[in-house]
Amino acid sequence: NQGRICPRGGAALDLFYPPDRILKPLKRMSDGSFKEIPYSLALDEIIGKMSTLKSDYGARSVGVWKGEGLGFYQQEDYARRFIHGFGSPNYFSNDSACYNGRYIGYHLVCGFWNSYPAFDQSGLIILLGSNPPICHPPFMREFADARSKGAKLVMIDPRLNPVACYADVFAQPYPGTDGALVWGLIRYLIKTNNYDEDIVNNNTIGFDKISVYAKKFTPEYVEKQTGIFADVVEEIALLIIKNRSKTSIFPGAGLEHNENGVNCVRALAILSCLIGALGLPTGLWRPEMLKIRSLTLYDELPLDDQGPIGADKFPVLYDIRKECHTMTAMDYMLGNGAYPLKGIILTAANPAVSNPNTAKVEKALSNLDLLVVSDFFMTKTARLAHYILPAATFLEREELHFYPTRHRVNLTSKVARTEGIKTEYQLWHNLAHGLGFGDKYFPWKSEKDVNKWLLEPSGLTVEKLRRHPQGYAYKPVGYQKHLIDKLNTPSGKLEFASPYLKKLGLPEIPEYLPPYYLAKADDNYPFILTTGARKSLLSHSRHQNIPRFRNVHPEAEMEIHPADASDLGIEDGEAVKVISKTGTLIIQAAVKKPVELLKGVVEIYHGWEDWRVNFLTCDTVNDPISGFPLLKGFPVRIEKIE
Ligand SMILES: Nc1nc2c(c(=O)[nH]1)N[C@H]1C(S)=C(S)[C@@H](COP(=O)(O)OP(=O)(O)OC[C@H]3O[C@@H](n4cnc5c(=O)[nH]c(N)nc54)[C@H](O)[C@@H]3O)O[C@H]1N2
Ligand SMILES: Nc1nc2c(c(=O)[nH]1)N[C@H]1C(S)=C(S)[C@@H](COP(=O)(O)OP(=O)(O)OC[C@H]3O[C@@H](n4cnc5c(=O)[nH]c(N)nc54)[C@H](O)[C@@H]3O)O[C@H]1N2
Ligand SMILES: [Mo]
Repeated sequence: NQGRICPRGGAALDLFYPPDRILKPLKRMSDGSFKEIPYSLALDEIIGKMSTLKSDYGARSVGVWKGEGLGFYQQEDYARRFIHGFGSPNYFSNDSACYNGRYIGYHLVCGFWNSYPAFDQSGLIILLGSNPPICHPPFMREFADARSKGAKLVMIDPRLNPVACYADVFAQPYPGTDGALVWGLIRYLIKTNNYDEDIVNNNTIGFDKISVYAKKFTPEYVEKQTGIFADVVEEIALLIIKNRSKTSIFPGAGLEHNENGVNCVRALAILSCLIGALGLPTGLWRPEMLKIRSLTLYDELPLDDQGPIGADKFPVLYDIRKECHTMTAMDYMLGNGAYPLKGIILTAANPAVSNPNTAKVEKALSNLDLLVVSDFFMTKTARLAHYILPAATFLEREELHFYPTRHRVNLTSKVARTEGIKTEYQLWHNLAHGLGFGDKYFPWKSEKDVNKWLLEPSGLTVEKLRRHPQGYAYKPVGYQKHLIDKLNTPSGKLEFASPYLKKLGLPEIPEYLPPYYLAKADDNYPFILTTGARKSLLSHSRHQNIPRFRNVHPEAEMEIHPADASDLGIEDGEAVKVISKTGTLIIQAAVKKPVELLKGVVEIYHGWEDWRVNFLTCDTVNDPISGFPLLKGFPVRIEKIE
């Protein structure tokens, strides 16, 4: 981090020492209370129950669920390995609503996504639906570097954030309409002949189709769809034309949490290709992974014939990311799937807060024959578990972290230990051995042995990485001349139109569709709810039990435009009732200044344990490509409480 750490990173010890940390396994009793039991007994009972479920309903009746608390790569891959070793294809995670929507969008066009351009070298930075000062503090230093060299910054967000305050252009679209803006920019580039003809002629398919489709996105049409003035659309187009391949574009979760989010991201990828921002660190380039072994078993034991949950409904999500769909899993848990889902081993997730349609999630999780939760705290999800296993923090494990977009790897050290608490690796290792597939799939005695095995083909060693605690750069990030010669797309070319999607009955070109709240307009729900704009000291549902953090974010609030508040007769701080077709939430209003939020739009953070906004969101309005739920731009009604 070059000497800096974000406030949540700085709070690592608050997670390690809090008085409410769970230190012993807990078992739920018939009266709903939890009783401490010895680790070996908990493990035996869980193994017994899993074996019974496997023989009664088949291995696929059990799944694992990994949350954002564990991050990606190694800890995720243990969970994937474990469940395939058990014989079930059902791996679930928070990534049914995170990152995959954007990854898939770029992958469909280019066959890769580097996800983090070198902003410090950009001439123009365009951010859509992202909140970097809060969510990605390291971006900020790069923005500052770029700006000191004269770079321009464009921010597209219905809501003001600290970056928008110093952006050269800050445009506030109606939620879910970014696609129209992106198509407007594509049209402008094509119409004015400001695109890379060499790339288009030699390396793309579908240019003719997008050229025809783009025609209707005149600045005036874009203004009508997005609310962004026609001259602002033109101003952004001119900035792009001036900077061409030095343009860096970053889409945030604000785009993928829409029901047509993947297509919006595909259109953005096309835009980058048109301006030739390919193979450059500032644009789209293909990260090279370090050559290491894989912990997952998708080659050896793919289990595709076992009906991975959601793979039929959202084949692209499964095909590209090997991700089963959590929202569909709820139907399976409730007995409405193709086969029963009876058991879940869940680690580092809190779906009773984070997944859409909370009432249904709680009902589904409560319907399981076996729910095991590995966490530090008694979360809303843990309360529904049959067994809670105390989890080790990241300070208590040794793991590899990969930063492919910087060609870096590092090995974090185990620097702490808590008596009786097992690491994530020990959890999967012990379960696998109890279930009879440990020798085959979890033969390593320690994490260190795993890491040695993983690193072997790379030529790097555990010892070498220990000497580079700041991370080891295995390859410089530079210009990739031959990037577009052999792309990992079905045609090997940049796919502006996708025959693969067409074959699946999905839109061949990334068409723009008006958002759900307009397409299904209902006078009973006149406000547009966006959710999940992050708080600096909270990570989703985490950290609310840490008093010094709670002091900064004491209570949930619904941000509202002053004109809307005054129409409703609502004062700042007053409790209001928010109603959607899915549910109801009572929450206090925070009346913002006019520029801080679009009129007609309200925003609620998604991580509050005591004010769960996902009681309002819906699990069945999904992006047809990624399966992502509509978490931004959901219709609601707001009532004053008399
Ligand atoms: N402090 C903190 N940092 C975090 C996290 C955290 O919980 N706390 N979570 C991490 C995780 S897992 C993720 S995925 C990232 C997410 O980080 P980002 O991708 O940066 O996304 P959000 O914070 O969700 O910001 C979403 C922004 O999109 C805007 N928005 C909503 N709807 C639309 C729309 O239709 N169009 C446009 N253009 N904008 C829209 C919202 O107003 C908001 O400002 O943050 C990571 N960083
Ligand atoms: N409405 C709405 N819903 C959203 C979003 C939104 O914007 N709007 N954002 C979505 C996004 S992008 C994401 S990523 C998801 C996040 O969804 P989740 O991953 O379900 O949410 P968290 O609250 O981060 O839950 C992490 C849990 O892991 C625990 N934990 C932390 N570290 C560890 C560890 O090392 N080991 C173990 N075993 N446990 C640990 C924490 O105590 C916490 O209970 O939420 C999604 N939900
Ligand atoms: Mo996320």
